[in-house]
Amino acid sequence: MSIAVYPGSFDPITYGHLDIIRRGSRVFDRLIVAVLHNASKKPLFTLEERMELIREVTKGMPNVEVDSFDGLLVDYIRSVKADVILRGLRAISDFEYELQIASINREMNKEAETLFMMTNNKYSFLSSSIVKEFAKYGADVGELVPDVVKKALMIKYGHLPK
Ligand code: COD
Repeated sequence: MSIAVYPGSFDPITYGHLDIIRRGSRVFDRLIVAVLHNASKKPLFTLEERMELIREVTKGMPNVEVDSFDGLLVDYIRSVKADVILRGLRAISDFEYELQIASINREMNKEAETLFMMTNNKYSFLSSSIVKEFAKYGADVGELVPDVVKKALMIKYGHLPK
């Protein structure tokens, strides 16, 4: 059985992430979306909120699971006996950073093979940070994130009541 881990901050999940999850779920028997719980970073959404949003939008994908991890990704990979780390690539600018992480992860855990999926062209400009920047000013981000995420953003930024 092939097990892949798709790690990230997912603060919050966007259609770009979701596209990689959907495509990844067709390639691997099990796909674990692993959300980094990093107390030193200040995410907009709590770990539980980020996980719940991912659960909501992946409801129809039976081989997709949502989990969280703390510490090193290579240790987490080992703990869930995953074969592959799945990452998305948007542009050349992603490549340098991704190459560095994939190389160090492989150095630290020889079993940790990183596979990349090219972004869907329509989402190549999309990141959680850009979505947050627009949502903060009340812009309609409905083309960038699923409805449930859009609503959560509007509530967070005070454009909708809790
Ligand atoms: N289209 C396609 N892919 C996309 C898009 C898009 N529009 N947007 C994002 N993605 C991809 C990203 O390229 C990435 O592969 C994934 O989705 C998640 O993205 P983010 O931004 O939510 O998450 P990152 O990249 O900040 O996650 C970084 C990790 C949490 C994986 C990393 O920091 C980590 O492993 N930390 C644990 C500590 C560790 O092991 N450190 C050593 C290595 S740095």
